Amino acid sequence: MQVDVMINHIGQLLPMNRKGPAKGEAMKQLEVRENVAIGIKDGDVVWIGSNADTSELVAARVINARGALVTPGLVEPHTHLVFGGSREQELALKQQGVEYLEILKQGGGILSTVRATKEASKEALLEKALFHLDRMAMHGITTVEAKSGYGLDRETEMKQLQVVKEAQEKHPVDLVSTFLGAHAIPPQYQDNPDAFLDEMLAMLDDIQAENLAEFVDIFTETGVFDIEQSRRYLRAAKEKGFQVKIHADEIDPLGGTELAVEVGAISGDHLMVATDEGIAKLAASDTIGVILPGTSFYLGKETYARARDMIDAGAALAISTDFNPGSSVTENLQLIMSIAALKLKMSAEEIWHAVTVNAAHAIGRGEEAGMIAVGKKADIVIWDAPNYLYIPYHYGVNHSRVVIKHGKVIYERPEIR
Ligand code: IZC
Ligand code: ZN
Repeated sequence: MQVDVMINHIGQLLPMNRKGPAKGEAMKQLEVRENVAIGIKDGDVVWIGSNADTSELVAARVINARGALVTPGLVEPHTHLVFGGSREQELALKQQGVEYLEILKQGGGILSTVRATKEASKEALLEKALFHLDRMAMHGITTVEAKSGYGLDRETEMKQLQVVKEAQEKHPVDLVSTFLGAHAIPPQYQDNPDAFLDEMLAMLDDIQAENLAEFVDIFTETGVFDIEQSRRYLRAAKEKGFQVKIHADEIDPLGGTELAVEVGAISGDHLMVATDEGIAKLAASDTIGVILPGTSFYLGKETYARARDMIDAGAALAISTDFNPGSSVTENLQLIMSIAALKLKMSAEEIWHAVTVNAAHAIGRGEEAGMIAVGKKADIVIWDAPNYLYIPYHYGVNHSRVVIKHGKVIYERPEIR
């Protein structure tokens, strides 16, 4: 068989090829294939077999995996990719003990990024988004969800969504767009958040007509949007034909996890302070819990999401960086895999499900991303690691050696010596 690329001498391959998300116990069951090779043609995987049988492949390019780990490209299911400016001066406030929600209340935090995003040109936002995407791709991520939410007005929200669309034309990584117009209450609407939500809802027809977002998300939190407002907003979005997501129970336990299940959200994100009742409902539902432990870490919280209880109850979990300029400033999902191991006590088997197949299902890409299978897109990472246990274990650095997106090598670790 003629192929464009053959990857041979794969020590461990994680195909992650399954129907539907892995829930509860199923997150522990990892298929590991040893001593295999992969053939890629026209961007897709066309052959997976024993490394001893590669004589049937005629390859234009051979990449030797040198006995290392090979996995699907990572799927990043929750980022605030497009924004102007940065918030490094808030780090000193955090060190003085000023809380995240207090900074927001004083007009900083999200609102300071909103001001910087309004000021930035579309070209500048695009350039910056592409830079962050490059960095994600270097770290082995081949599919990325991207939220708006730093405009809080029609013009700037549209500008952000258009940047995602243009970034998709310029960057090989697959993007999935989410409208998060309901991310904070702009100052002029402080006394009338419902009118603001109506203004955001009024954008949905145009967003749909221009195909600018698949998902609608809301920040359900103290001082932002309450449960009643969130319910009304998400129901209205669903009626328009959008699937919905929720920033739920991130800081205060308002019942966002329960609401995610009630409205049939594709994912409930954060769930840091979800209650027993929320966890039980999540486990019994099709909603995927997207856990963002980098946020607990970065905000200096003692509390982490109860991932163990969630998995033990039967929930399907994904994990994510939450990449954003305020509460989790990193593109490195591998670092988050380590934090998930150390702070959420997730096993390596669970973590690999959480960054591949389950993450793909959390953003509606379960049929095409997060797996290595014949007939599917070749989104593949060759790691500088002997086995799958190694990535969460060796923390804070980039382990990817070769990143392949749709059959093309998009990153190769440089050799310094
Ligand atoms: O810019 O602070 N939590 N939204 C909700 C964020 C964090 C992003 C930010
Ligand atoms: Zn977020």
